[in-house]
Parts: sequence; C-alpha cells; structure tokens
Amino acid sequence: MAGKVEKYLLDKLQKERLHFSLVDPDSFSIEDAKSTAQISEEAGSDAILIGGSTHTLGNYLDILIESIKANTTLPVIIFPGGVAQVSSKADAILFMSYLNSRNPYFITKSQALGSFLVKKTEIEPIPTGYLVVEPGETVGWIGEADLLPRRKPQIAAAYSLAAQYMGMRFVYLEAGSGAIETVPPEMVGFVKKVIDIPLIVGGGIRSPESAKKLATAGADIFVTGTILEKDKGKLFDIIRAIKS
Ligand code: 1GP
Repeated sequence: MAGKVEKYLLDKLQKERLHFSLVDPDSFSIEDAKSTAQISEEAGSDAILIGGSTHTLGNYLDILIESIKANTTLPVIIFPGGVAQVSSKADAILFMSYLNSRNPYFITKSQALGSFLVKKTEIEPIPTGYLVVEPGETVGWIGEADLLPRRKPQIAAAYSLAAQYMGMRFVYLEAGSGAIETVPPEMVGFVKKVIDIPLIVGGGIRSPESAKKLATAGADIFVTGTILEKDKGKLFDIIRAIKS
C-alpha cells in the first residue's frame, strides 16, 4: 500500500515530471546541505534524496536530515548506500533491490538486514528496483554490478519489467554519480515502452539539454547530485527543462 510520500509523488506525477536533489552525506557539510535544501525548493525540486555509496553512520545522518528539514518543506527520502543509512528523521526510504548486482548481498541480504530498522523507525519504504547502467561509476564498482550495456536497451527493459512483475513500484536507472554521459535516452524510451510504473533516472545530468532529452524519451523523475556540489545555480534551468 502506498504511504504518504509515495502518494505525494504519484499525485504530482499525474501533472508533471519530477526532480529530486541528491545530497551525498560524504560530500556535503551541514551548511551545504542547508543551502541545497533551500535552493532546491526555490528551483522547484520535489524531494530531497539523501545517501551515498560509502557508509555514513547514525548520528551525522540524523543531524544532516534535521538541518535539511529545518530549511525546506520538501520530503526527505533516504537513498541508501547501505544498511547503516536508515534514520527516523527522514520521511521515506527508497527500499531498493540492486537487481543487476552479481552479489546477493545487494539484491536481498542488505534489505533483510535493514528491514527491522525501517519498521522500528517507522519511515515509509518505497519499493524500488535499482539498475546500474554503464559506466556505473562508484556505485557500479561497490555493488559488483553486471553493468547494463548502453547499447542494449532490451536488457534494461527486461530487468525493468521484471522489477514491475516482482511488485516494485518504481524503477531507477542509474548511470552512476559523476558519469560522463547520462543513461542513454534510447534506453529510457525502450524501458518506458514496456513498464507501467514510474521511471527514475540519475547520473551525469548536468545540463538542461541532457535533462530535456531524457524527458522527451519518457523519464518521469530526474535525480541530480554533482551539479548541486558544483553549480547550484544551474539547477533552475535543469528543473525548468524537466518540467516544461
Ligand atoms: C543519482 O547518481 C546520481 O542517481 C547522481 O548523479 O551526481 O551525476 O548528478 P550525479
């Protein structure tokens, strides 16, 4: 059953494409996180994602989320890099299975290890199939992925449809943070043709042009991280391109 944050996203998706601002606890100080929260809301972002591939532990994550929440009304959703990235301060968590990992730890085991923590903290789990596409960057390496080949959109589509049939409610196609190129728009188009659940894309979105291409191809939700560290001002143009 969809919880409050998922309903908020699904309602908004009826009207427009969405944007999530990604705060990586490893690269953002508390001050950076606060200003990112404010600017993201001003620029028209729809949620703050928080998480990263390396493990940030308990207390700092709580403090970071509290600082973000003091500076925005947007929901804060954890994008977990591992079992330790669960915090009662967040509104929801992308409860993800890293479907193209070769290591069962990332597909089901870390989820089992984290499940009781999610229940105890009462944050809302949003079941999501996570798929990492070439080049994959850090998350591809850490997650021991069979990276989805850029020139084989059928493979990405098959995994995405499997995610839907297994009951996941979002598919997340990831090129990796800092990727030179985004997920190929052709791949996004191919995946969108076969699935009925919302498609999230992230990795390498640094310009309004690249965002627009992915929007035209059919992506529903866009995640940007690196641009927030490098040039927050660009966020306004990127979000305008996504929403127009
Ligand atoms: C989230 O990994 C992305 O899916 C973020 O990528 O840092 O390249 O925006 P960037």
